[in-house]
Amino acid sequence: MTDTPNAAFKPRIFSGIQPSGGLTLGNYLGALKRFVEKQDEGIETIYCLVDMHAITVWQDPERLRRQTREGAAAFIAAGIDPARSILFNQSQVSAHAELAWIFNCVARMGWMGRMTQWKDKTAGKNAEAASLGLFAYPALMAADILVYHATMVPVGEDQKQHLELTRDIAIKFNNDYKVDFFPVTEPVIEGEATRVMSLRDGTKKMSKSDPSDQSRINLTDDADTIAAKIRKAKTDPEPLPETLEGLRDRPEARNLVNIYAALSGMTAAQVVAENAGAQFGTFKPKLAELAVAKLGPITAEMNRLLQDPAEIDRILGQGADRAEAIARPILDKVYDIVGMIRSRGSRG
Ligand code: AQP
Repeated sequence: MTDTPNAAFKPRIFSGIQPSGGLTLGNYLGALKRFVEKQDEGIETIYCLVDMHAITVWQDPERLRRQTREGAAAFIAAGIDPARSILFNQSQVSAHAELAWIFNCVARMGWMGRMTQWKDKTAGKNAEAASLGLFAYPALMAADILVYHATMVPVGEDQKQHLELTRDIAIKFNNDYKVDFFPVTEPVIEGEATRVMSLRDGTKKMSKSDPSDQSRINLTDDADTIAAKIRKAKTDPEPLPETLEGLRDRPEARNLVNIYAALSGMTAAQVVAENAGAQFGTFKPKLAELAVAKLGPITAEMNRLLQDPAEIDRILGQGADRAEAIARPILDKVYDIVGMIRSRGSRG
């Protein structure tokens, strides 16, 4: 058995975001906005604030709690309807951690050591001092997805390698235990902004943990801050070209064009065609106006939702109950396949 036909599995989407900081325009365009599109296509959608992933690097407990609620508010403000999608925080469903342990025993050290995110996050630092959790991060991510038998995972470009590892774990589990139990999940990487870059360096991805706040647009930034960050974004002195080909070696310019495209619903090619010859002095204010128009209502709604943290906690709790009801029977079956005695019955 080398592969599992996904046709045997119900189409189901899972994806998550770490509450390791305030969410950025990169998280919005690469993930959140597309999560909403998938929900609206009518596929079963499960979305998660992956707080257990967040603690693979140090998190102040109070900040983690606040960022998890802020993340949940961002999902809802962006259009996730907790009645249609399942929305919860990872640590409330212990099946994730339980399956991750089994996957720690399926995955190989060499697979983890080759992960670019592990290499990037330990680059120039003492890797020996990094947490074991950071090293094993992709096994927990595989568990997040496979504990729901999710068939599709919408993510940004940076998560492609981790998704491949999820597939490798599913295939190895199926082969080792001679079962067709886990689907071989498909990454869904689509749209004009699958990799939003830093506003200060067009070769680095926009990230919530970048030490420079000027490198990113936060979903909590007000209109003036967004406009100022776009105005100061690094660019080059050339005007916009007539075709995308002309942006080949201009990563910062290409990034702003991609952001405009994703926010406006145009293709990047249409954006350059419409703005051919424009200087950044003209294009940047236009982009700022668009960003404020699109993000302003989300920020306002987030702020309104955050006035009532108990209601956010209630939504996360209800989501966790619904997630648990799907995950627990799948996990029980895994224990059975692996050969563990479960004489207390399901603890769901
Ligand atoms: N710059 C980006 N462009 C497009 N998509 C992005 N995503 C993140 N940054 C960009 C997508 O957002 C989802 C959630 O990511 P995550 O929070 O799990 O972690 P990450 O990818 O490591 O994002 P950050 O912001 O860089 O977090 P930190 O700084 O804590 O490591 C994923 O689908 C991701 O692809």
